[in-house]
Amino acid sequence: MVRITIRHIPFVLFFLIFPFAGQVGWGEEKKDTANTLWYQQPARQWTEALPVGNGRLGAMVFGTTTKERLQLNEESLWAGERTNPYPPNAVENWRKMQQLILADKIPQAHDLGMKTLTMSPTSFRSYEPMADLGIELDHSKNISNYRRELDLETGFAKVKYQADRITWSREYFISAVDDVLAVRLAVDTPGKLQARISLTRKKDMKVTAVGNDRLNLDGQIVDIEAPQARDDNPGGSGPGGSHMKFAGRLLARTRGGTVRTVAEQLVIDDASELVLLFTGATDFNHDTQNYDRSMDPRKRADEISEKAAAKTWAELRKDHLAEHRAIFNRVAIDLGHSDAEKLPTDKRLKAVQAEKEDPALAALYFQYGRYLLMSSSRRPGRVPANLQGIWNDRMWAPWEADFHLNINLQMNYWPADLCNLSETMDSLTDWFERVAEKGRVSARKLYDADGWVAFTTTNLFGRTTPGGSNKSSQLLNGVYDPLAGAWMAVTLWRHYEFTQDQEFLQRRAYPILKGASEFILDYLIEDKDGYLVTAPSTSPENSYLHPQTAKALRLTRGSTYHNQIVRSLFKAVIRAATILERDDEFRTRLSSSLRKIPPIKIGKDGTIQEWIEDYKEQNPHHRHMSHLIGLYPFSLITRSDGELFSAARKTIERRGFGGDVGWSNAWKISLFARLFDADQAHHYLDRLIARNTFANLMDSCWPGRIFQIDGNFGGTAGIAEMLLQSHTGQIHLLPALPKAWPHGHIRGLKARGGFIINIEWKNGRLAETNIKSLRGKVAKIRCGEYSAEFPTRANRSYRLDDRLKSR
Ligand code: FUC
Repeated sequence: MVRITIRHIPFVLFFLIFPFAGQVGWGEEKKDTANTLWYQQPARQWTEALPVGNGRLGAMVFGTTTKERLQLNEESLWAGERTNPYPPNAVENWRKMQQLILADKIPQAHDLGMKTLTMSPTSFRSYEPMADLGIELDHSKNISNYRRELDLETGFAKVKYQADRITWSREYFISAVDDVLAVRLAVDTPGKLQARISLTRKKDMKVTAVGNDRLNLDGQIVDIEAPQARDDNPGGSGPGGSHMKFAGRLLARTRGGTVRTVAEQLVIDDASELVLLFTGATDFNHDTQNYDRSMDPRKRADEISEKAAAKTWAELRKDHLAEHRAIFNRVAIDLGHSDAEKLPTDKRLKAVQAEKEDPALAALYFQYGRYLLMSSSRRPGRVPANLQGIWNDRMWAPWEADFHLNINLQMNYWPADLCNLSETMDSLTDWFERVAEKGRVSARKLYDADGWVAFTTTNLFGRTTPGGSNKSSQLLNGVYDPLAGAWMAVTLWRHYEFTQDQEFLQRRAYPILKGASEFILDYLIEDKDGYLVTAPSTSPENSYLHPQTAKALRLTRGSTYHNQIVRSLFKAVIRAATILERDDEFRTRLSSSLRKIPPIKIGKDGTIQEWIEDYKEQNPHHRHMSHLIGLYPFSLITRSDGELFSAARKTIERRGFGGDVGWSNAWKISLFARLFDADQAHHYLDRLIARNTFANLMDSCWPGRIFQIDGNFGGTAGIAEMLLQSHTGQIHLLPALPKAWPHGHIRGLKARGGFIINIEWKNGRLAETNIKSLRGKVAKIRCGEYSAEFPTRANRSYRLDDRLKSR
């Protein structure tokens, strides 16, 4: 074994580093039931059902015995159209508003904005479910030995029970290879399977029986009234004068017995086994930039369905397994064990709610987040994970199940690279390229600015004008936050930092990043103190008390949140342009503007100021921690910034337990991990799991405990951030390992610079680390006070042993 020379960084540096040729855990197959959610009863409600998905199609499996329900989704099935309402004289009014803000005439600026910059439709329509697949079985209701499970490693949902002295078993998966939902039902007594299969939807669809073994579903969305109090009911007619068309294809095959069609159902008699294949499509054309809806959904669904039908069950299953495992099994985690592991998942959750320790549930939660991301954001999908990933059963989903850009979509992608799911970024990038194109028109029309803009809420059709359920929220969340899209754009830079994929940077990320910074350069204006500030500006979604009037206001200039977005984005663009050796002049422009962006300030109470003036916040416990984006997800506040680092801690402590929703608790895990406060990070993880998690381990949010997926993704990223960080240029091992996890391992996480890391720890101390270098960059490692730096070669693995331990 070759010893590699290492350069010791000051004082104690005790790692042995040598190339390691053996298999160290990435990509290998493993058989471990730790990655299974299981239950002893069928789902009684949607939040108990189990999700399967391939990035384009999604299904929630209820596992009901005599009346199975599979609730189906297709990622692009959205009501509505491409609407971007532009108020008249927008540029002129925005400039007037800016001047009022700079003169601290905030109420006047607000009134002007309400009068001139809001416009109907303030909102847009919702992501919709496609259909329900129903399976009625003829057997007694007297059931025994019932088990329902979801195996994250295989992507299989399964149901098994006995009725009428027959064992009934079912397997469900959605294949990314063949782009179909595949369901197999079997009985262990030949010829005993009788079933009726249906496709239903609340509205807008008709089902036709085709031949003796197929059902075709054809539909087109028709308007419904907006369910909440809104200023308006967003229009529905698309460019062709209509809402989206969609189609689904279902076919049945049996072993033994017969299939026939009766009315709009498939009837199965006397079979031993039944296989159902379903696929769906819409008229949305993902291959064009202009939101073209010229696709024939029937043709698309037919083609997919025919291709899949040519394969046997065994072939479909095998191909799915290989593809799924290759992604999922890249990461393995062990956080410790307890007796609770023997319990079904819902009972484990109850035990954790009663404050029982179950570290393996945290590990399951971590892997579930990875599973949910790969299932809602991967090829063949082309649309990013929305507020509900891909799973939604409501005709008008909470918050339209949209793409929310003031924390939520960002959080969805926090685990993407870190948790070794880099390909999930493809769907996001596809969608982003179109949004940025639309955003160019909006930047010009609303601000006469270069580049592109996007506000807090966006949809499938590239809404890049301010949105909200009424004019007031359109102003507060929209008009005040034209940098929401720029925040999201930094996600693409981070993808480059992890992957070092220069082709991606040049062709896909850079134009978006540069466009975001071009917009900001035009949006910034000099204030009385000589700072370059954004105006209007806001700090989502908190208000401050104006010192003179004690009125709660949101509108401001240069909020700390905005300043941090500008800093992080400009720095990323400068780095990117340097790497790509282009845009010298532009780089200089960005650098000189950067010098005039307000610094992050510390207020009288020792916390980071949320606003440019040291205002008192209306809600000190607000769920958003927007002025801490510099700590996480960005890296503007690190340990080396002593005072800011301490102020960041005070800030989050002041926010406290307020905002007890999934994503807010999830965010606090990563924030505390960045502060190296392992036990607080762990505390918020416990809180997330115990308070914001449904029986199917999906995350909950308000209003009224609704499902929202961001907390799942934020929780997964948080766990990883406790075990590995790489945002300062160093690969920091176990930066926030809590006492609750004394022994364990995590294998296959990614670090910036193109590394894959395996870490094992014992008694709270690092035991072994393997590093695989993907790009041959210099590896800079840190653990506690020790650090090491050594060159690597691409595709080689290195083992780091603590010298003291190896003695
Ligand atoms: C933000 C949050 C809400 C919710 C919504 C989808 O506006 O403040 O809590 O998560 O997004």
